[in-house]
Amino acid sequence: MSAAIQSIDAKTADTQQELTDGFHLIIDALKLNGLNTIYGVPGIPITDFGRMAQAEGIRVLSFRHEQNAGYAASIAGFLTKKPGVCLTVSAPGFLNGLTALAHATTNCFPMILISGSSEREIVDLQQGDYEEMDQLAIAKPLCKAAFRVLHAADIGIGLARAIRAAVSGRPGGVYLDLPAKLFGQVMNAEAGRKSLVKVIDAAPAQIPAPDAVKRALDVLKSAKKPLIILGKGAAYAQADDAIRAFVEKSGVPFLPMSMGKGLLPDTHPQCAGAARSTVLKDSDVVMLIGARLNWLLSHGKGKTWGDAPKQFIQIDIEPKEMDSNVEIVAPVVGDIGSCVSAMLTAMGGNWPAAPADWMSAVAKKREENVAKMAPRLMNNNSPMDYHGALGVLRTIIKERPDAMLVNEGANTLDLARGIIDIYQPRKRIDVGTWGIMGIGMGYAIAAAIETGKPVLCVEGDSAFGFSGMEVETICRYKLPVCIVIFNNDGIYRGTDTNSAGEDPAPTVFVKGSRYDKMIEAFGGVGVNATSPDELKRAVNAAMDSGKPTLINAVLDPAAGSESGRIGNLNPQSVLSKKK
Ligand SMILES: Cc1ncc(C[n+]2csc(CCOP(=O)(O)OP(=O)(O)O)c2C)c(N)n1
Ligand SMILES: [Mg+2]
Repeated sequence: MSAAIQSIDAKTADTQQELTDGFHLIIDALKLNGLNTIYGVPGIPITDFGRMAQAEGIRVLSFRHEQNAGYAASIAGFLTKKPGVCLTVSAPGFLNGLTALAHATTNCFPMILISGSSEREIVDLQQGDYEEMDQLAIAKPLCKAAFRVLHAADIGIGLARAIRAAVSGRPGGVYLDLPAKLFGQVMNAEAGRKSLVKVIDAAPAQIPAPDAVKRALDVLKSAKKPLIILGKGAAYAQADDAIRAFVEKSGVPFLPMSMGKGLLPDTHPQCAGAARSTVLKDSDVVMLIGARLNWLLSHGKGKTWGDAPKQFIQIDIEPKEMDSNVEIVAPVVGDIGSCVSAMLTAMGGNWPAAPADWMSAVAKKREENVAKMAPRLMNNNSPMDYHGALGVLRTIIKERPDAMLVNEGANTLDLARGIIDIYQPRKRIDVGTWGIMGIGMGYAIAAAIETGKPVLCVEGDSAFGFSGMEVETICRYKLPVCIVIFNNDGIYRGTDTNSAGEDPAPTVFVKGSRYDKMIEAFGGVGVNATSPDELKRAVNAAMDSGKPTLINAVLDPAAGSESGRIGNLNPQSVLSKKK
């Protein structure tokens, strides 16, 4: 029973009526649906709401900037399959949270951005209210669904719609607009209680058609050089056992996308991560499981994919995803868990082994590449290069496979993705579909809160700057987060110069910055590490102690390359080339 229900201190018993209000109905509706954590920033009109939610047992995590709270909510959605909730104030707070809502939608993470808003009558007449903005209209194109609740009696239905929209089908971001007046609206407590909705089966299974399953398996069976690509949709599905069983039964090499890593360990004999360019070029049948043929897979065509003719099989919950970039010869539409289970069953007991010459060609390439890399990962150079520093972190994750790994940057991202092996599903979380900077601290906080595991954050010095103030939040909530900043004095590298004046070049930062001092201001542990050995000691100490720690890893400013691995996406100026 909600503590929300209040008694009016009426003089006589027959005029006494139990009441509730908007504040408490929202809290009760969230709790009824198992949404027990809110990530946000307080202010008008939601300050008291946050206090009351905390008093009622909801975990309310208060951030320093809404974008970080929003990223936290988005990744909470990915990790739990329940919508992550972000709470913001009107207009500017809402806009700060909106980037994360759009990010959630693009990445197919379920999230609800709940924002307080100003008075409709004034906003609609554009009379200049405090933080006036037509938030619903602005949110709409950037999310999967957007709703506004005007009456307390509709709070239950409003939240139910938001939850369903966020998690059913392809998950995404949902906006829920709650005008200030709604919070204080009073109604009869019993009627309020009845108005709440517990969402039943919020993300119903979507069973694939048996014909589609058969077609896909026929194509896979016909392949001479098959490949399976596991995307983050496969990780989201939490169908880990079925996916592993299917991949192993097929015997086919698999390539994990960044956040699909760990569904099967990167050290699995079928893993083709270290032979990526070979398998993309040479394969003849490619089965995509929860992975889209977007820019991250070069749209399924062009140089990356070589000249060998390819047939694509695609498993996805969203029918519109099929044929988005190239022809899909065997579309399988349904939720990943149902689709993979259906395929496992349909494969029967005597599925043929994968072609031996293909398997040995892939294994050979993988071993060559791993051997080439090995000595570079063992260097103890000071200042460090990426390989020396990442070699250490790779070993640490091998020894602590259930730790969460957060990763952003350019070189810091691209190289860490390839070098640090992941052993369990949903352990690696990173910049996602857009390749955005700024997810770091929000993801780290949500990862610690949602999983209870230690978190290792591997951050470029630029990437860290986008959310750096949240180290205070990490210290305030005493979260077991160890942040390692790959400090190469800038964006991509720290060596650029300005050929025309005094100002520093646009890509460089203050040389020799000591990011470790930042966390000391809030009572955390700061370490300046100048060699792989020092880095190793510091990270192990942080992971053992669980104390908020920030390690400034001093990298050679010349170590990185422009845009990491995606420099080819930069437009080129014919004029500057002529010079
Ligand atoms: C929101 C956002 N703004 C800007 C960028 C452009 N960008 C891509 S990587 C990057 C930073 C790379 O530098 P750093 O994090 O220090 O990594 P390094 O390559 O130096 O290891 C930036 C600013 C982006 N991806 N996202
Ligand atoms: Mg850098």
